Amino acid sequence: MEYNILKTEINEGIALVTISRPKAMNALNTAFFDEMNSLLNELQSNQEIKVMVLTGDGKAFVAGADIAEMVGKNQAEGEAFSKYGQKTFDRVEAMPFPVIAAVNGFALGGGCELAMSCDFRIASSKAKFGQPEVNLGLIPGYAGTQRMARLIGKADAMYLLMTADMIGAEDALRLKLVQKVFEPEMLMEEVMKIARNIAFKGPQAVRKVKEVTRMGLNASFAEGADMEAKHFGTLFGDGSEGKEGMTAFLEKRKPNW
Ligand code: CO8
Repeated sequence: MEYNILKTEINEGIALVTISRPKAMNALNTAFFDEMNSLLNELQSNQEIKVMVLTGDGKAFVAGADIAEMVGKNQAEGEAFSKYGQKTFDRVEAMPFPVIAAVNGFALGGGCELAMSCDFRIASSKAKFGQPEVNLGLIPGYAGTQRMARLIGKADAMYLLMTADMIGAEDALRLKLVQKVFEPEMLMEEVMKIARNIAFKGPQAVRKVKEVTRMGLNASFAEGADMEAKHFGTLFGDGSEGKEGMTAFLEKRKPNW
């Protein structure tokens, strides 16, 4: 597929994906979702990928779904557009490797929902977050109601969803909507440091941390703990990553994954 909106650079196992339609503040249209699904197909089966970083070009991470495209839709088309976005963001969330949102600017509506589907969020001090849909007589359509309440708790989510307030990075940090904040000029350097740090860890272990944590959130504590034990066990086989990691520690050398 030809990519016009997504720019991807892969270096040392880190896929840096930049959403680039800056004239429309990177607003999410059908072309974006088509490209994103195609890119996720490619990256998902690439065993070399250890971490994916998602960011935006220009003033925005993503300023929401494309209002110009949405306005012409009827009820059935609106629902279908919502479902397509939800499925795409579910796929972002379910990638087998960590996905980090590097939030460089506005993350509004569908942009905030996209950031929330990543494993965690690192923000520029200039980033702004919000779910402004009620200003448009809409509600979030890419599972923002569901992810936000789970991420930051019901009352703070209700406040943001009902008031449509736009909040800055420090407030987002206080609400634990983002995990770290850096000055704009340092954002990508710091995010890439975090990505490289993760990329040096046991690659299977990192993938399993993600898988078990995610699966456990949709299961009972006991079922989650059971899954953890099973996956823990797989890291102990002959020639396994866990054996190499523990042996390297005892031999005071770097592991050879
Ligand atoms: N969609 C389409 N175009 C957009 C969007 C958007 N979401 N956001 C900005 N743009 C365009 C503007 O129209 C403008 O275009 P032009 O230059 O042709 O007039 C250009 O980007 C630059 O924008 P501004 O001139 O407004 O720039 P400012 O710096 O003054 O303001 C803001 C930046 C604050 C980001 C402002 O553009 C804004 O408020 N944007 C809309 C934010 C918004 O309401 N987002 C939520 C959209 S709804 C949504 O995301 C629902 C998700 C679920 C959908 C479910 C499917 C049915």
